[in-house]
Amino acid sequence: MTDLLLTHGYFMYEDPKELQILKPYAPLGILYICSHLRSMGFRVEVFDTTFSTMDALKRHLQTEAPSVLGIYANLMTRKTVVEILRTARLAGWTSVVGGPEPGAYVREYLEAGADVVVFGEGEATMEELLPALQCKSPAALSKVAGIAFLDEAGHLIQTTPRTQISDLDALAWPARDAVDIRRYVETWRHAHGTGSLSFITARGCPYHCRWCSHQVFGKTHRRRKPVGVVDEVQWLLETYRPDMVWIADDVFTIHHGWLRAYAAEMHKRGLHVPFECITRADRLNPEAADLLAELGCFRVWIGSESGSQRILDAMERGVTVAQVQSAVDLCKSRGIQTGMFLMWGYEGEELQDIEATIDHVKRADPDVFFTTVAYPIKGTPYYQRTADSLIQLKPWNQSSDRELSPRGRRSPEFYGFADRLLQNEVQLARLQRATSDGEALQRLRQQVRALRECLYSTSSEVTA
Ligand code: B12
Repeated sequence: MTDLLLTHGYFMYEDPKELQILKPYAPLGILYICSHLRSMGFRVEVFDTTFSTMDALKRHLQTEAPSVLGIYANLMTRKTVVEILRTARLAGWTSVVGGPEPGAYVREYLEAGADVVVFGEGEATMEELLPALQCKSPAALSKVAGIAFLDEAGHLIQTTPRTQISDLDALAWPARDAVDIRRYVETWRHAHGTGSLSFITARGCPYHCRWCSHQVFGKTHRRRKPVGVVDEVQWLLETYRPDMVWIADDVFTIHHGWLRAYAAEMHKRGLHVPFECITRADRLNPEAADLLAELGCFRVWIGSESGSQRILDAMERGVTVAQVQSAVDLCKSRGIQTGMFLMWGYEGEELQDIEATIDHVKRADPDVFFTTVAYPIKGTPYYQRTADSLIQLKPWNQSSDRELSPRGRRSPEFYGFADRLLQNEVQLARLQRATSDGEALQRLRQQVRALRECLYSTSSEVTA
């Protein structure tokens, strides 16, 4: 019998898109909660859905003695989490939901079957909540900071906010033994030739980008001590022998002094592992780029969003187009690959902004780039601003914030043309640099012309 069973709604094998990507990482949030509670004497297990099926989880919930079920939810897993909640309730479990989404949709999750919604970091809250749940009384729950629940009359009760964990070094490392980490590493290795796993060195991002969710960590930024991180890295390398790692921080390069100390400690212990991470362009300078290269960084992801300064400013991104160009150059000159994340369709974006983005990517010429059509995540300033004009085509429990679209937005077809034009323009620019082969260039130029015509001709079709 467990005190708590933790799970999440990500079923890689039941998601055709994820099966094409095959780059799974263990859910660190619930593994942190698991290790913390275990260290406090609670009996905690994890049902890792990544390699399992919804049917297997349902069977588990229906056949095991019910206790408390804790579920991680983000905007992509809403639908499966709602289904898990329904099964859990019928099977007699008490359900608690946490993670980046439930705090923004408290009533919806409670009405979908959750008994409690936890805001923010779950470690200390769950430590107090598990005993309070034993009492089965709203009075006991009311004393637990950082949660919401419905009282007997169906009124929403939200307790006082919980203060954030000030000393991340006091936390136990994620309970990786609660899941099959070797299978994660092997899945990567089998599909991509390199086995990977992830860890974090900090929590929270202090920047203000209007579309980004700060639901869990607010705008704080708390770092672990470099020595403690290196201890974990050393243990990970010795225990799981990955070929690379992913440092899953929001912005790994925020603090250059920290980076220096981390690199020195890795060097002192003779540790070196290829890795990828995310940065902001303004947090990369020659010294930081040197440190990344020295540490084994082979790819840096740069949140670039748009090539139009007007749009970057509207997003309150706090970065200039020129900084992104120079960050890409800094990485390239050190042999580090670059990946750019781009966003179409942010408020106010016009054709000239799209052209500026295409020009930006052509000039920067990153190794990889991904585009998304902007969507407002509940709880963000972007959502607040667009809330009155949002179109939701499907019911809440069958959709996600990714499907929310502000009225006046151009059509999916338009953004499809923008994507193809971007890809073709970048390819053309590369070909122009590499060859003088007239025919291939000619063909690509024609394609680019045709795509630009399609883009411009669909630009006036907007959602009503
Ligand atoms: C790593 C990461 C990924 C990775 C892998 C995820 C993984 N399995 O590790 C990849 C690249 C695959 C990814 C993809 C996406 N991601 Co992502 N990702 C992250 C990132 C940077 C770190 C996650 C992490 O490890 N955090 C560290 C742990 C300690 O924090 P935590 O998970 O939040 O857990 C704490 C609390 O939430 C709480 N908690 C968590 N679970 C539970 C459960 C219970 C019961 C309780 C009580 C509490 C609780 O306690 C935990 C410990 O304190 C976060 C941002 C961030 N800094 O968290 C975004 C983030 C989670 N991602 C986000 C998004 C939007 C996406 C994508 C949709 C992006 C896209 N456009 O495709 C996809 C969706 C993927 C999917 N199918 O689910 C958003 C989610 C927003 C939302 N409201 O849901 C975030 C918050 C980024 C952001 N700021 O906007 N992501």
